[in-house]
Amino acid sequence: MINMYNSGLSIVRYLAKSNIIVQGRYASQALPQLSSEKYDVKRKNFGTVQAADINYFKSILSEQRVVTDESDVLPFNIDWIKNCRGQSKVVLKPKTTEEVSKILAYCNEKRLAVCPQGGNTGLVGGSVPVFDEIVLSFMLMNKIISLDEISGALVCEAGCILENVDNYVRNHNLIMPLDLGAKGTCHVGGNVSTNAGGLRLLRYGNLHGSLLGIEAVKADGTVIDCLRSLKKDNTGYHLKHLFVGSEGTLGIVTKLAIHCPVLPKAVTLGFFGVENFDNVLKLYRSAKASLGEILSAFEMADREAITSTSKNLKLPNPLSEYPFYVLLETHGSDEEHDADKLNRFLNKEMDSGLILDGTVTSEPAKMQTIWNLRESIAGAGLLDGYIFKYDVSIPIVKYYDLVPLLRQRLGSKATRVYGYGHIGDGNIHINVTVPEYNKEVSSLLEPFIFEEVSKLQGSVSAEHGIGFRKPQYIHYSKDRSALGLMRDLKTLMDPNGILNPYKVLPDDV
Ligand code: FAD
Ligand code: 2HG
Ligand code: ZN
Repeated sequence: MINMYNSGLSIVRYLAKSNIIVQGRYASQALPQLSSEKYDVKRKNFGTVQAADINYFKSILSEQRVVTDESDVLPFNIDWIKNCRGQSKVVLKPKTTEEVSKILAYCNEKRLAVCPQGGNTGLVGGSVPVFDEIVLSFMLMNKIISLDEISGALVCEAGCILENVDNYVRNHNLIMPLDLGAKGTCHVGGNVSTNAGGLRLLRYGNLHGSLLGIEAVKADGTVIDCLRSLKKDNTGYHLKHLFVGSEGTLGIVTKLAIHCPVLPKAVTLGFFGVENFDNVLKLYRSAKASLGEILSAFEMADREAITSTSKNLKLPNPLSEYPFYVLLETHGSDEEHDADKLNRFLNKEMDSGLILDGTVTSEPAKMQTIWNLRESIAGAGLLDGYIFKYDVSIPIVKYYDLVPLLRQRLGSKATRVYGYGHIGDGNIHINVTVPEYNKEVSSLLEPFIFEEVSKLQGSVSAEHGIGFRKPQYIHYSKDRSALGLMRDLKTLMDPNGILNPYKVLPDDV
């Protein structure tokens, strides 16, 4: 059946490595500069952790779950892209909501600042401390609590790793409603706290829609119980949404209930070479019209993104070089019906010339190879030395405009500038690599890129959040009135500002 698709198309033959390997390779490199020095930040007036505080934490958590050894604490101080480094002296590993509540009540009383950390895969420096904030790690809060196989409602703790939860629900013919390259490391609590988007938002929607309920702890230790599993619940304010995307600044997510869609019976993946960006847009339009409800992902990457990933990580590219690549996936319930639709779409667009070459497969290992190439783009640029990452939303017709503009602006000062991302969601990732961090390139990029995004009516953060790196640019996408309300909410929920300080909110609102 699938061979039908393959006429005139090449087939993927190789298996690839996991992109998570990339992180390990950097462990031996020089430490990143301290965030406070690199970005010239002044410590706020918080307490400093004393021996008596450590003793208190040990009394509620036990000795092993209070980490103070410098080398053990170090990985919790450094972010995934080795851009930010904090100076925390202690990591706490609670196992229960009650423990989180006690820790926060104590820290609030003593004005000790706290940095919540999930899988530490965040890309805006939100997950690591800036100064000596206490790291609150959720790695031991990793229990699945219940699954309703009929409604698809899963209840679990915040520290569950996304891929583990996905594997669990797959055994019950369900899938998680989100998927991203960091799935093997990121936590579902981190996903909710960043409102992560990912590879299938196009099909399964924003996390706000899939999140059924939440349990969270306020800065003063109060446990807010909104952990319902109902699809519909309009009783009062939608409080659970306050914690979605607030990046640990309003409260700590401890448990969540999420709606899991049905495991698709038929999955097919196509990877295509395309002549120019206009044709990528035409292909997207055609895919939506032809494939309708079965379209589950439509991703794009430019030549530089794919060729540098393939080269840096020695991953096979199943196609030869093209100016643009498109990855298209379908999730459906009827193999024949889906194959029929896909064949008609492919025949049409190969004839029209929108697809120059491609490979289409339903074999799991081959699909994995293609996804791995796409998901590895995020880490591959680290091998060039240092990487500047921008994650922006732009109205789709102008989606790619910034990439040639930045190439022209940076010239030979950058090793590479490339664009890729979730084109179906209008979300482009622009990566700029250089041999090592340098202020000249940084100041050519920022605030220029955010000014351009603003002119294009875009958003300076599409899915990664604001974190530590973007508070000073949030005004390009958020009106002062909205920023004022954000400040009011912060003051109400965390009056002493102990939750993830230096993140999300700029000081001047
Ligand atoms: P962390 O990085 O640990 O934390 C992120 C933020 O959430 C921090 O501000 C932290 O303080 C806060 N936080 C974490 N846990 C909690 C909690 N329980 N309560 C309160 N606050 C908390 N993102 C996307 O949106 N789409 C993608 O496609 C995508 N792909 C990625 C691919 C790779 C290879 C990598 C490295 C990252 C990718 N990301 C993507 C970014 C990142 O994985 C997401 O932001 C993810 O949701 C972060 O989860 P985490 O558990 O690692 O959180
Ligand atoms: C992706 O879509 C991630 O691969 C990471 O959101 C993007 O690292 C990036 O720039
Ligand atoms: Zn992304």
